[in-house]
Amino acid sequence: MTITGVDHTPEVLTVRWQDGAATRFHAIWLRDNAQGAAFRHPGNDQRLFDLTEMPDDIEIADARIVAEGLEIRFAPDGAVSVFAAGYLREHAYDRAAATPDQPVWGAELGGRLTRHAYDAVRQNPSARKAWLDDVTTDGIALLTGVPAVEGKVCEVAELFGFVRETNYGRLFEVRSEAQPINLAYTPVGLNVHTDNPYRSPVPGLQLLHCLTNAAEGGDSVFVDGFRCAQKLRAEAPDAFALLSRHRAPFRYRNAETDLSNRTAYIETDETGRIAAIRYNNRSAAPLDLPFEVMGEFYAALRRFSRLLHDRDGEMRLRLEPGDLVTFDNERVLHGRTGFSGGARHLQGCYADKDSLRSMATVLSRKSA
Ligand code: NM2
Ligand code: OGA
Ligand code: ZN
Repeated sequence: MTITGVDHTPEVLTVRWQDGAATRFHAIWLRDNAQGAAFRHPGNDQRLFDLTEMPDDIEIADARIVAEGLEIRFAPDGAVSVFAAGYLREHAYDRAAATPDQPVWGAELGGRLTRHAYDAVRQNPSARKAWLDDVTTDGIALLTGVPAVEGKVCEVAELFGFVRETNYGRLFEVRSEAQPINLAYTPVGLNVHTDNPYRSPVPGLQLLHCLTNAAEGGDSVFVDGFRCAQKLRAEAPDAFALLSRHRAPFRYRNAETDLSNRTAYIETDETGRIAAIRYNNRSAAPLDLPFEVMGEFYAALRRFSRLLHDRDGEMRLRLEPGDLVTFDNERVLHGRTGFSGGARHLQGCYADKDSLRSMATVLSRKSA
């Protein structure tokens, strides 16, 4: 994008673009982000100075279009920086504050879910990126053909990041056990939930790898929690406000462990956009909200819970040996139907979203 014009006052620079847009930048923002070896380390591009080392009364003394972009001279320190047009366009912040809601899905996702092949994802950067992008966009992606071998789930996490070890181990075994420390380790059906809301921070991603599924039942259910929260906000804005304003306690304990955390059922960011969902009926601790709030909070939570359990939102999927789902544990809820008869064995692990996004960005850099 080319710069077609520029003006400035001492405090504000206005850049006009080829497409007719105009974006303003504060003098202090430009000085703070000054480019070049005087301001940033040439090897790693990290900033070499602190805000306190800049003069208090930064002004734009001069701005002119040059071959490389825009050259700006600051007063009173005489600093000079050349900004590439692309840099200013990428970081422009002079725009409407409202960000639109994320695209969300319901039951129909089952019909269009991509079956990413494990071998391709392992060997081919663009296939790997496509898989990771699905996790970011839909909050869930399916890998097929992952050898049904113990420990593979950790190798899959290592294709983009690092395993997040917890009290359940580096990986956890989901199968019916004689002494189950968690309801997940029984054959009982599990309501849709997000894992580990009692942990701080809550794990951002969960991977579940199917090794055996010869049982009757044991089908998986996934629900887009963002879709349900968007619906709640449209239908009952007061209920939405209660669930995003108040944090609720969650707890998990056994002989070796006692974890507790307070977190909102619906987290919003500073623009009001839905940022995270936590919901786990098994580990919700006794609510301790003010007496005056308790009644209406329960009403709001039940309303949200009904939306989360609505059949229209459920993507049902039967995991077969070799299938592996990776999902955003702060967006997509998961559950399963009860099972009996034959064996059922999944292995799971947790990981963080930041490394996944980092890997996707690095992969796009390579293909660009
Ligand atoms: N497991 C499967 O968050 C939860 O307590 C759900 C987690 C035991 C690691 C189950
Ligand atoms: C879990 C869980 C789902 C399943 O392990 O946290 O929810 O399909 N398991 O067994
Ligand atoms: Zn779970």
